[in-house]
Amino acid sequence: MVYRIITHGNCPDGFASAFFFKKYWKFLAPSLTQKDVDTAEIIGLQPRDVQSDEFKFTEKDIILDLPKPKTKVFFWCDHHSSNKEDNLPENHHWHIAPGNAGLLIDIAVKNGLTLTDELASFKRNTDIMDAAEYSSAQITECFYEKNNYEQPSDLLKLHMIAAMFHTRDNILNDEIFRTILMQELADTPISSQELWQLNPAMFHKARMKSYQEWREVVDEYMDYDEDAKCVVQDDRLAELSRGVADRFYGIMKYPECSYTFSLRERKGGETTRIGIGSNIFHKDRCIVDIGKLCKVTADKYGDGSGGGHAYVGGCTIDTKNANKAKEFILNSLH
Ligand SMILES: [Mn+2]
Repeated sequence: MVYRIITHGNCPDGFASAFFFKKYWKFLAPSLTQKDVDTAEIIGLQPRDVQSDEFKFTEKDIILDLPKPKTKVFFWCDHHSSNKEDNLPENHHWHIAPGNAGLLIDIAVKNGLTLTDELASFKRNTDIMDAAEYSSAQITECFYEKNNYEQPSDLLKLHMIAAMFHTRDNILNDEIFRTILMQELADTPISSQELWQLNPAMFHKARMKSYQEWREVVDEYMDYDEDAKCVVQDDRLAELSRGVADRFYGIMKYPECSYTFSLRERKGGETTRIGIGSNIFHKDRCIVDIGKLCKVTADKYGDGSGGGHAYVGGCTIDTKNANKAKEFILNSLH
């Protein structure tokens, strides 16, 4: 049985967490050996895979940016408010933080790691991405096509890397996610030569076009609920499926909003995915704990898979309950 690094799959923070753990494990779990880490399998999971008990964990699993499995694991670190755990054993960490990679960096620094400028920038920018602490200029920089990509900021560089595992082909995404974590790792992804040889900018440019296509399709049915002060994007109303979802489009289009809501039926039809966000430029308008609302909605209308942060969250519900769940959420926000 080998160690396994199990992280939030296809998520920039899950990627950053796994990268940081692989590179700086000595400051996080010193009882491991270099061989343990080099031979560790990398697995990307979604929170619902943990919550639904479908995945079998072992005592050699290192779990990052995901809920704590019910069975014993070797290491766990998470920062989501809805995944709070008390009385944690050795090698288990939970703390509210903007990003899980940032939390791991804080723990490692406490254990003697020197915080270089590069690591500090990596932490600052992964925090911005995971906690959606963008300014509107940063949204424009990272979510809209630019004329030139010479000398990108570290924030844009991290978006370029994330674009590599956000194609519309999930199998390709998983393969890229694992591949770039199995490469030779430099101090951070920002300086990892092998990674940049794969041309992340190319993926990013394509993603910007995909966002634009998606925005044009979604314009047809994206709506604003005045009472709930919520942008409503019910993808069941979509006539076409094009491009890649830009989760910040709602707030750019309706700056007066407090919240954003999206609903998407999964292929196969039995479950439906709901996402709720807040207006990140006006977090003062957000008075509902969205992670908790997602958890409550999941318990009420699904199998309990849901949660997130105070300002953003998601849940999976049974498709037959989709209308009721939508009404429940908009009423709660109202
Ligand atoms: Mn995270």
